[in-house]
Amino acid sequence: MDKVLTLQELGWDEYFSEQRANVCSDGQSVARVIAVDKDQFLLINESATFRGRLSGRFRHESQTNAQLPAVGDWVCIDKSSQDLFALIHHLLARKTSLQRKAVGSSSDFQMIAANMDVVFIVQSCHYDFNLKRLERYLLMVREGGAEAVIVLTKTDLIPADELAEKLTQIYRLGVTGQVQTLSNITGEGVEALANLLQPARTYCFVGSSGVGKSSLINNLLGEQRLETQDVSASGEGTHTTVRRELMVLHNGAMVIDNPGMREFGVSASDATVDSGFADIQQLAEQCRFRDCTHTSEPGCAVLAALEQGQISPQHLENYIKLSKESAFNQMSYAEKRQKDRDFGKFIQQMKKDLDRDN
Ligand SMILES: Nc1nc2c(ncn2[C@@H]2O[C@H](COP(=O)(O)OP(=O)(O)OP(=O)(O)O)[C@@H](O)[C@H]2O)c(=O)[nH]1
Ligand SMILES: [Mg+2]
Ligand SMILES: [Zn+2]
Repeated sequence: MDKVLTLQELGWDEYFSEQRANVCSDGQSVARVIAVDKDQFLLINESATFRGRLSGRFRHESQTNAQLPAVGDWVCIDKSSQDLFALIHHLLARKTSLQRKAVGSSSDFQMIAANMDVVFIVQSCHYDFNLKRLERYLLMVREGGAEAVIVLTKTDLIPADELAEKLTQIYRLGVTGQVQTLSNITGEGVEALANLLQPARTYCFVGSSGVGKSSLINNLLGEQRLETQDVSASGEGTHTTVRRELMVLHNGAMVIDNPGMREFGVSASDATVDSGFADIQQLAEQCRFRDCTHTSEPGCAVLAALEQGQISPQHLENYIKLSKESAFNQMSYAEKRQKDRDFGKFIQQMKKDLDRDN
């Protein structure tokens, strides 16, 4: 980034300035993380872009991935002009975050990015179009507190009526937010998307590999800065972007590109799951039983609506699946603790029994 920006232009606001005195020590300044390369961080502040490393203490005190700085985070640093690296001492509390359950791990979460105002959920209206995945993404974004906007790319590859049908399917999910359709090839819809971007606000792009996230950001940047998949490569699914980076557009909006995501879990709270399914939630209030699972209970208003064709079977199935998955992910840690406690009690009881026997 060649132009020098103020902290405010970089997204700094009251939310952060209010906690600064409590989090940062005297003499420390603040910077925003714009990229993470293993244990090196690329940082930006009101005077420069520079590299940083975690202080030993910070490293030792962070127990989970989520406690480490991610792209978009604000951190307290220590840097004198002659230092090659700034030392990162503290992490300011996040306004929003985007995290996914690490694949293959039961309870660790990977922090994708932090402090973005809007997350663009990008799907291609061609091969990648998938309503279930869309619902998962919506849930993930909502859980982290950012606003979600759906983007359908590659409109040049399908006829207009097919696109209209896909939009109908999306709205049938109960999506109330915005859906932007576009083509990176013809440019149709790109300007409309660019018009959504405001200075000093942060926008993150997520979606499967090959859907055109980097192509879109290049269009927004007005230059081919990011590497995109070879045109000759067939279809979608091979990863081109391997690095996550925050960039500033000419108009002052900040964008974060992401490598394509293949698989992720959700850990949303019940409230979040329900808010993505407002229609089902409303029906559920009329179910005979408060704890109705909407699978086989008598007097279930949701099943009645299903029979009458008011909601689609896929939508309900997805709701039930996500509720279960989410409950499981949320509970697994608490359950483990409970198990440990039960085991402790068991040992104690055994000791008592032994004492009595002796
Ligand atoms: N026809 C068509 N092709 C597109 C469009 N947008 C992107 N592409 C092509 O799709 C391929 C993948 O685009 P990328 O921008 O690299 O996709 P990505 O989402 O960044 O992929 P990862 O970095 O792997 O996550 C490239 O060959 C692009 O030229 C579009 O709107 N229409
Ligand atoms: Mg890319
Ligand atoms: Zn019910």
